[in-house]
Amino acid sequence: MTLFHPVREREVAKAIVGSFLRQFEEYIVSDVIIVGGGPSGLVAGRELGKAGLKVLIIERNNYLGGGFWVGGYFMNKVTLRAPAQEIFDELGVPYSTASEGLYVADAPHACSRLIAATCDAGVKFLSLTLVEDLVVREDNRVAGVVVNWSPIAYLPNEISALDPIPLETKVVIDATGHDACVARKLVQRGALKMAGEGALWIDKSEDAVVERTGEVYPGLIATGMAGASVFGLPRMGPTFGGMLLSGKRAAEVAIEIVQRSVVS
Ligand code: 48F
Repeated sequence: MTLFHPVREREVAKAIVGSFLRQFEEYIVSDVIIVGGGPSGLVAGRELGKAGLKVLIIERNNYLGGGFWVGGYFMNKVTLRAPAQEIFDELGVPYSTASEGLYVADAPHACSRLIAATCDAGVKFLSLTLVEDLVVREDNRVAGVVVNWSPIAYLPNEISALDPIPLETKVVIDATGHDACVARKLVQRGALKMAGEGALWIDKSEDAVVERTGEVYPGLIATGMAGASVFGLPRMGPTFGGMLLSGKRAAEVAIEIVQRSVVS
């Protein structure tokens, strides 16, 4: 008698390969693709999943959470300003009051609860996958992303000549953080202007990023620090309320675009 049920190695391999490939094939076409699994991308994904949309988050690292795992410097505490603590209340993240309207929580607790809530909303993920370009149709509308295996980007050219594959969607959300990697592809082609993020100014930054979150090119929304980089907004450093509420706003805009695409 053994504790665990007997299994052949081939069954374990088949379970992983079969399950992954079925899902991958299903998500070759989705309603919304979110590039980047940091705080803004995760919140956007959760909201869109709750609204019943088919959502794929693509993350180049093998872990989700982006800058949300660590607050600032090497210290794993995150801060939020009112009213963003409402999202912690929704997620069940414990926090304490640091000063009036400023809250502090354990980053691993906040990040893991957000990841779990995004999974609960039905969002699917591709890990270790780099979005290296966009699909843009003749009517100048973003219609998908082009992906490759992340490590390929770090190999010398002679061994990295590996073609990527395209995935189709109605809306792409750039949630890639400070580098705004997705919007940058349009900048490189002269189709979009990017101001580059401004110097740190916490008090101005968070309202600004939420207010400016929106469609920056037909079919492309920029959220979180990617939005700040597109519009030249001040960076906010180790406080995350602006990221969370920007993700919520990005989801609202994405829902409007998806609804428009259904009508047209
Ligand atoms: O950097 P990140 O956490 O972006 P965010 O949601 O939040 C920013 C804050 O963490 C913090 C801040 C404000 O409080 O200043 O920095 O705007 O998460 C971005 C995620 O995108 C992934 C990257 O690995 C990270 O997890 N990413 C970036 N480029 C690509 C990508 C790409 N080309 N393809 C796939 N994933």
